[in-house]
Amino acid sequence: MTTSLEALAAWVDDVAALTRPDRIHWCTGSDAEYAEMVRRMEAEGTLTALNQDTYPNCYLHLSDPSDVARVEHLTYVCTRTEADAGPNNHWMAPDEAHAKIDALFEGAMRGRTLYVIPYCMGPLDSPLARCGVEITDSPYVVVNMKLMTRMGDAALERIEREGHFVKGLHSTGDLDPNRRFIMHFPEELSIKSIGSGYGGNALLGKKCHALRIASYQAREEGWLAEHMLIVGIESPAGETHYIACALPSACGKTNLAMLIPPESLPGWKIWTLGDDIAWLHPRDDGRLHAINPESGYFGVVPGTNARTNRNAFDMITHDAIFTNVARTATNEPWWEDKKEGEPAIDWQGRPYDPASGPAAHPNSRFTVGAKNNPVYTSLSEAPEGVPLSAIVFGGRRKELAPLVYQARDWRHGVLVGAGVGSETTAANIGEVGIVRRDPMAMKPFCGYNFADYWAHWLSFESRLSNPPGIFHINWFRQDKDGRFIWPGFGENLRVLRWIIDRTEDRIGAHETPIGYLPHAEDIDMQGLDIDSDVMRALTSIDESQWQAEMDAIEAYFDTFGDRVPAALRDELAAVKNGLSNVAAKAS
Ligand code: SAT
Ligand code: MN
Repeated sequence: MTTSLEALAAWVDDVAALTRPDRIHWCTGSDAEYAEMVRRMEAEGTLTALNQDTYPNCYLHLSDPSDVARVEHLTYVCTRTEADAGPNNHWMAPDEAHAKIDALFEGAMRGRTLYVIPYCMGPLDSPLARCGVEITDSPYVVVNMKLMTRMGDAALERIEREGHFVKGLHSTGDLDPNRRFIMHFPEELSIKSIGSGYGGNALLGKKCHALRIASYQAREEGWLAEHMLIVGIESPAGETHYIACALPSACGKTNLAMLIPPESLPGWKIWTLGDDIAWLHPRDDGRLHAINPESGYFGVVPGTNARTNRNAFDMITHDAIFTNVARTATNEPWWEDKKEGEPAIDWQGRPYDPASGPAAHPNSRFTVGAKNNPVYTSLSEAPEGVPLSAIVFGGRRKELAPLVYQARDWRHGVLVGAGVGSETTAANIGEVGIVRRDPMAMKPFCGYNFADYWAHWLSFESRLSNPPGIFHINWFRQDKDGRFIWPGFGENLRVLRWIIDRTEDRIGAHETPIGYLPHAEDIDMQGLDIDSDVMRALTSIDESQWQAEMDAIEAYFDTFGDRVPAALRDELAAVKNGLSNVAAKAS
């Protein structure tokens, strides 16, 4: 036994009896252990060293070509009743799910090592952090968990002190998509995942624990687990505001979290606290505080270059793991839009041929520790987190949604979040580019019925004397020819400034039925050459399109039946009413 916690020792024994590994290794989390794991994977051929002169300590992993993204259709939430999982989740009865997946785990680790990874999501000494243990047979998972979480001895110590932890069991199985399942048992605080080695399916601390299980746990304990980046924005006068922003996967959360102010806005500084997940807790000061449960980034690689995100571009030149990118003839990682070098070998390890598609997989990823980020802040370790000035929802919408707007109040803000729609991306296996409802960017990640989740969100109104403002952004508007009309990236700081000015009551706004829109002149445009017509399109709404949108949101709410909170229905009715009044006046 390698732990004083009986429940943990017994669980590891049970899993070993079921999966039959050759060896058991308790991860300490040391750097030496990481180095040894890397060496072993190199020997096995599952990790390849990249050019160590230009990319020191960088490695490449190529996954099975059928295992490159999350698999929402194979992801289940297994609550006792189907209604508790809600129409937003695939559901299976817990007994049936355990039986089905345990059969696949039988003997699955024969010939392999079983790794026990104790980890802590959030700063080790934070009362807001929560712990888990992942059992896996994948060395790739171990090295990624080392970069992404606080794992090993220190986490184990906390777990032994607290006596409880989220249980996550993972095996890559045989990678057959027909024997692949990602199952969550929120009532048991446990996860079982088999048949995939990909990030969100296999690094169980991330989406499985820190979102699906944690969202359930958060509802019971009175907090929120959200798919949000956390960023600090420091003005030239030295005033810093913290903002949490929810965007669907592969919509630029990492870029926004590491934003580089344009030269035309001197003196502004950005600090990254997190790029994917935020845990939000109401604190004694009446404000909502945020911590990032993770300690590293698992970001989309393609599109990263010195112009789009210099910080990320630099951050992944050392001590990083790349998954499914291409390589140059000199063994440097290569991806679409890198704007440097040429691909020689593609993400499947074949000589590059443009006829066989992109050189790097569109969902290829980098894994790095957060401290690699040039704008890392030690506040990421603050046990109390940071107080939020604003919560920002957003999606990828070619049309309809303006650049930015503000909800009237918390309750209306919950409607804005619940109504988010976004075009799908390559982060999930499935069709790309179709609009789907993605409330709070949590569609793939909420571990219980969305209707109950919205009610939980609404409950914070009375628990925060000083709530953050709620906003909605859209960086992805296109013209008729499919070109993006807003430059995005660093220029997004102009929008963040508007958001901060609004939360500080420093500027007015234009009231519309969907919320407050900017007066075009209140967005600082110095140094940016954008047509006034384009600015007008970005800061106005088309009422008839919005009427159709609200109808679509209403139809979506209807799929949740009477569980939808009355307050949310009232908010929706108020917006619809406002829109029809405007339409009546215009005709
Ligand atoms: O699911 S992952 O965390 O691997 C990536 C994503 O979809 O955000
Ligand atoms: Mn994500």
